[in-house]
Amino acid sequence: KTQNKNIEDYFTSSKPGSGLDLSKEEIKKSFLEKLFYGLGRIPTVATDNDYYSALALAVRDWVFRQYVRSLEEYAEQDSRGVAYLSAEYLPGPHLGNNLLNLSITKTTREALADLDLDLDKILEQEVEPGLGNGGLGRLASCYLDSMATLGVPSIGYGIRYEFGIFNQTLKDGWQAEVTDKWLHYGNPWEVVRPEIAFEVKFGGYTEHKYDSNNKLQVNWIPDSEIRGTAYDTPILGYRSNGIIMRLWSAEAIESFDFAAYNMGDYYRAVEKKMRSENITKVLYPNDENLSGKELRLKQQYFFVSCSLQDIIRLHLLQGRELENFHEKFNIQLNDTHPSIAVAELMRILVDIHQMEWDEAWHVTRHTFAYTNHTLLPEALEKWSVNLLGRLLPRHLEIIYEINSRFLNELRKQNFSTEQISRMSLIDDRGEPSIRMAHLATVGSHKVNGVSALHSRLLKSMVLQDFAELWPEKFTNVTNGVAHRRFLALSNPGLADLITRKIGKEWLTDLSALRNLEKFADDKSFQEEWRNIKFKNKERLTALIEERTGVKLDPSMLFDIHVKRIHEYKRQHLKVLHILSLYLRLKNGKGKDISPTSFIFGGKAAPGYFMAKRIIKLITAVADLINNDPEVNKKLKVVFLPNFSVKLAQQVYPAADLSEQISMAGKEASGTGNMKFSLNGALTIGTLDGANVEIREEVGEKNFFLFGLTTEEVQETKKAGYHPYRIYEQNNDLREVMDFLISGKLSKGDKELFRPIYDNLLQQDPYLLLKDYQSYIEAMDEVHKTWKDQNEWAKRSILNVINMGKFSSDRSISDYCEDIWKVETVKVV
Ligand code: GL4
Repeated sequence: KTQNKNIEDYFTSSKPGSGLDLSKEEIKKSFLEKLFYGLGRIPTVATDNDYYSALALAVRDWVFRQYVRSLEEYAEQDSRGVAYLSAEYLPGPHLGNNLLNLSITKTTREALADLDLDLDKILEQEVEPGLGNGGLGRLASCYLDSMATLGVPSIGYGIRYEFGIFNQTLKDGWQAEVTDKWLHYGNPWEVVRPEIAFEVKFGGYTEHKYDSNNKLQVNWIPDSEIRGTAYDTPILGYRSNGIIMRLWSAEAIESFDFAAYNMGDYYRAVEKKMRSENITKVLYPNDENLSGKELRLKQQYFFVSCSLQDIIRLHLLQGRELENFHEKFNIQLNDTHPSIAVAELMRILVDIHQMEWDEAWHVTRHTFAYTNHTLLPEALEKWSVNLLGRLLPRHLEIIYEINSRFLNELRKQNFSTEQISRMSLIDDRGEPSIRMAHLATVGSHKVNGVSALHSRLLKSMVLQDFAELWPEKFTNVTNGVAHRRFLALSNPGLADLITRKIGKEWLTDLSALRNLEKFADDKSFQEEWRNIKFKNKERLTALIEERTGVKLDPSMLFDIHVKRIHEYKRQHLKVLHILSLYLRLKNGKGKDISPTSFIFGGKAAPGYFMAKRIIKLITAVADLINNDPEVNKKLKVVFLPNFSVKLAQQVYPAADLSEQISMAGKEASGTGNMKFSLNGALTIGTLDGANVEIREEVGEKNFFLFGLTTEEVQETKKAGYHPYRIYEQNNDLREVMDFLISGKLSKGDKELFRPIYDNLLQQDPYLLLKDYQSYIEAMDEVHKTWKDQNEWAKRSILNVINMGKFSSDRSISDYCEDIWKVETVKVV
């Protein structure tokens, strides 16, 4: 806190001005000053990256203005705040979004044009922070956008991975991973705060002693300590508040071991520093699969501990007591990745601040809320008691104490032994481990799933016993997406048409899109709509040709499947469909097929055998079809490598058909499904995740439904599923399956795709064969509908105008009302 009266007077009397709506002259001046005096570049040597950095630095100043103004408002209102804890974020490129939110895109374009510079080329320079795997990380970033827009006093905490998600390349049709170097050219968006740094302990042992008042004092004597330093990136809402995304980076406390140095061992002198910094080196590239690695647990505890120390610092800084911590702060746990926070807050309150256990537990449980993002058993985090005890001995004791008190409660309420062992925080079957979802549930006042279906399944399956014990604790918040980024920014043509017809209200209230309803049948509106889609497809076509060498025809149906590669998401079901069309054409039975380009994208976890083979299968099918003149006028297939937020922004606007074909009951929500619809794609999908709600909103007629329901999936499995029988009975399917091992896809190698073939015929855990026929029929319906372009356009319009529910603004309002109980404070 500054004691400098002169500065304070200046600050309060000058009041930070708005960062919005700057003039061309202001933009030009700031840009050039950043280029010359912020970066020290002269015109003759300045590169495109210098231009990008200069513009980013100028924009960052304006974003910080909005942030400072927001802070002032919050201080005045003494508001209750939210800390969002997430091990992953995928912000996407910042520059374009910030320009949009400052309402200066057009002016900036003109200012740069005056200088003979092209804004688009400058935007292209940005390397996005790939600090997440997929949906979960992107959701966290959508939520920061909406928290800022709505004026929720909030901060997003996470990890500043030096290497984010790998870059995906293709080698001979196989995925090859290349290290991500997002910090290589520097990062103009972040500000390092060397003074906001905390020490985090690991290992060692605990000492238990009674003090003079006969109160137990526990002392944790660690065997190592590491420092976490804050790196702040301001996130701006739409013409509104700024908030901070605070990412922690690990470093050694003593950066140099002088004892070793003096003994002449230079290498050892820096070795410890290197080892400490390992913690935030790299993101684990697994989506919905745990690695179980020690370093991963270290990452989780590291960022949780820094974040909690920081939140408590902020609380105490305002002269408040820890007894009412929970009245001032909500901490949202984004999945179980930060759930060690429950034990850490208890440790801080009890061991460090001497609070009584019961009171500390009251504070803790009212502070946290937990969002579950998956039901997949392989994704539910468990840490071996052995590992956790070695790394965090005090936390293990605390978890045991929480557990023993919890189980005693259950015993008092006459729960059966079976129920008690099912609900225990410790799983004793096999190697003892901690069930992190149970810890998060017991330590939170609210638990939510991410779509209506998922929340229902969470209560009836994974957390059933807890839902019966505490029904009021469980709730649903359906996911949403940042519609400003995924419509206003990425699809300017469509955004423009919408604004011309109904004004700008939709930017802050997506449900205003319903005002377009009267145009759905208007032929000239439909034509404009189609032209915009066509232009978007032309742009994507050019990008795909540049990246893959394959030239698509934008008048074809663009049928797109982009997301992580995972068996449950069933990219290989799509492949079976493509092969069925191929064989139809080869057999002269393909006259009803509408010309289609199939576009795939998505990364596979580097250690995921089947997922990597599915990528190879897609590229093999692409090679076969694209090079066969008998079929390549009607069908084209591409795998677009290295799917990212930046690419996504080009892909969704160009889609005609969105593939959302996971086995029912497996996709917790999906958010790509929302982004496609928002950009006018029709969906072919199962009744899974948020598809159910999308279909409700857009209307059954405007959604191509197929496949088993979750209940039917469960019944099928219970009855004993035999995929081979389906194979025997369905001639088309048999032909398609046999084609996989015919060698025609693999230069005669009949073994290459046998693992996929065998898996489907023997186990088929995701019921591809069971849903096959239904999928083929729904796809035939798609091809029939596509032939009536007016009808297609109408359905596309109806999709977009009914997307109001799926803005992340709505999700965040739900969190505010139902979970956080916070009031929003907007600066304008
Ligand atoms: C995920 C779900 O798989 C996905 O359906 C959901 O949309 C997303 C955000 O809630 O969370 N869970 C995990 S783990 N990764 C995801 O993408």
